[in-house]
Amino acid sequence: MTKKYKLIVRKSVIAPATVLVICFVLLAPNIIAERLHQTDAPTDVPSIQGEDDWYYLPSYSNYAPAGMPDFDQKQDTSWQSRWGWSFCAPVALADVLWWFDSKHSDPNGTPGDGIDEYPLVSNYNAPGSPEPGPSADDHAFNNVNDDETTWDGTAGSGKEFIERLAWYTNTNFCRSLFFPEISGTTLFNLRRGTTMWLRDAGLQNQYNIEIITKPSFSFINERMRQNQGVLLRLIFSFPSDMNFIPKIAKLAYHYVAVAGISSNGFISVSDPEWDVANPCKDPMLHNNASIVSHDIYQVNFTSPYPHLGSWWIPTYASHRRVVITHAVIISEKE
Ligand SMILES: [Ca+2]
Ligand SMILES: [Ca+2]
Ligand SMILES: [Ca+2]
Ligand SMILES: [Ca+2]
Repeated sequence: MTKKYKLIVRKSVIAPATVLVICFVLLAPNIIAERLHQTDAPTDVPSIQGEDDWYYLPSYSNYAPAGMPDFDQKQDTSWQSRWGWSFCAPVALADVLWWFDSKHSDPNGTPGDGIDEYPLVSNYNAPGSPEPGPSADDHAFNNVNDDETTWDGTAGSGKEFIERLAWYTNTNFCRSLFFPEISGTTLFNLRRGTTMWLRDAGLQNQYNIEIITKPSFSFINERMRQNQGVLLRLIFSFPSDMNFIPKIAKLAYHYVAVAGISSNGFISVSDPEWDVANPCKDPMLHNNASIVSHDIYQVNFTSPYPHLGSWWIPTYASHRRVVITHAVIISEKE
């Protein structure tokens, strides 16, 4: 694995928890909607014996020099709902779409060159000075997000990449008349928004989108090694003695993009909320895709909620444990 510009430290460290929950969503309406578009996957528990063979998605020296980007969901207070930071789905989706756009762009391109060869990510003419410049560009850092625009959930507000994705994926139910108190992004809306995005980019015939219920670890391992874009949906699991946690928090879920995987039972993620391996105080720095924190966790196959997911991460951030309930997989058609 050669990653010339990689600025990450790959080791697990438990981060202090200062923010309670990322994406609060009441589950009932989601379950109804999500069942419309789900595919069951094998739930076999893989053998995790053998050598530690890590596999990371390739890096692209033009715009994804560290492999999977690690954009941040805490860039603008307008991205919060009343329940907290809630942009994990569009941000994790932005990681994957940016990675594919980099793959299909000029390998010698640079952020700010003003050239856009592939329409998965376009130049949205952010109002601030091009960063890094000299030209406004699809891969300029402030084309990911510019702090001169904010987001109010309408189509015209917040005009850069992540804010546009949030509107497409109906984050916080911004395009719905119902559920105004609900924040986050359902699987149904994530899939529908991604489909709309691909269609509007004219790429609907180039990509597949799958939602896998209870994906096995070996299934994710296999798909990663086929260079597919994988988002995981994690549901939080709190120990039974932590009764001080409000019940609503126990219904929260979160999305991450997978950066790498080890057959020996480890996973490396671009987490929109946390930067464990490479702590970063300024969330906007990660709009430079060469700066990432690929957080590594050991997984466990004795799930506390086997009806929801067959594998889980017992040491996810501080006081948190997460069960992997779904995968959203974006892949190129043959
Ligand atoms: Ca460009
Ligand atoms: Ca592009
Ligand atoms: Ca903005
Ligand atoms: Ca992160």
